[in-house]
Amino acid sequence: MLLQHHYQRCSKRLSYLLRHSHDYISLDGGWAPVEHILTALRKTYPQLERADLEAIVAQDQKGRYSFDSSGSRIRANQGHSVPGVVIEMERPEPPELLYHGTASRFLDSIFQEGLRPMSRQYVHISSDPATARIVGARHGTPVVLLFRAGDFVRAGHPLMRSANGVWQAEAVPPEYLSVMEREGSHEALD
Ligand code: HQG
Repeated sequence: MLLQHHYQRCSKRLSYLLRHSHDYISLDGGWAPVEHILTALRKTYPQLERADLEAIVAQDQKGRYSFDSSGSRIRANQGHSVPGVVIEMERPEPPELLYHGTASRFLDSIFQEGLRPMSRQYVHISSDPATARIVGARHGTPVVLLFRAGDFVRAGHPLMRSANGVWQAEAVPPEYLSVMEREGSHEALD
């Protein structure tokens, strides 16, 4: 077994393997054989057991990973960059407003060309401002953008939700976006 304090680093490696590595994941559903993943992780963590992997999946705060029903395959629920991976997602009716966290240095570009998925398959959209703020802070001074999700969907744009509750769009044109909050100041909603 691994010590608990190794879990976070091991989870980062796991998410890299399951989202960004061509070597393990199948295009159909993004599944990777658990045995292959254990072998890959043991290069860094020789004492890793299947129970560790189960604990990492169960303890993950964002529900990043799932096992299939047989327990023989594992996948990341979202965040992939490998082209062609198809993860089935729900298309529930969204709330009127959702949120995208970004960094202030990206704003000019975002309001020119809209949100693009950049290195991932989809733009990631949060269901609450607090989460968006944390996502944005990963890139610099955080800015929370308000996204008019209801209008977006009524205009015919697809909007999906991953198994772990992250909303995903192929792109978001700038007319659906406004700055809600930046650098600690709360601006008018439009
Ligand atoms: C920005 C984490 C310039 C976009 C989080 C973002 C999330 C543009 C960055 C998940 C742009 C891409 C994803 C444009 C978008 N011009 N910049 N036209 N369009 N951007 O990391 O959303 O911990 O690929 O605003 O919780 O930050 O990995 O996406 O700032 O859910 O599970 O380009 O990653 O989840 O950055 O984060 P990312 P993200 P995990």
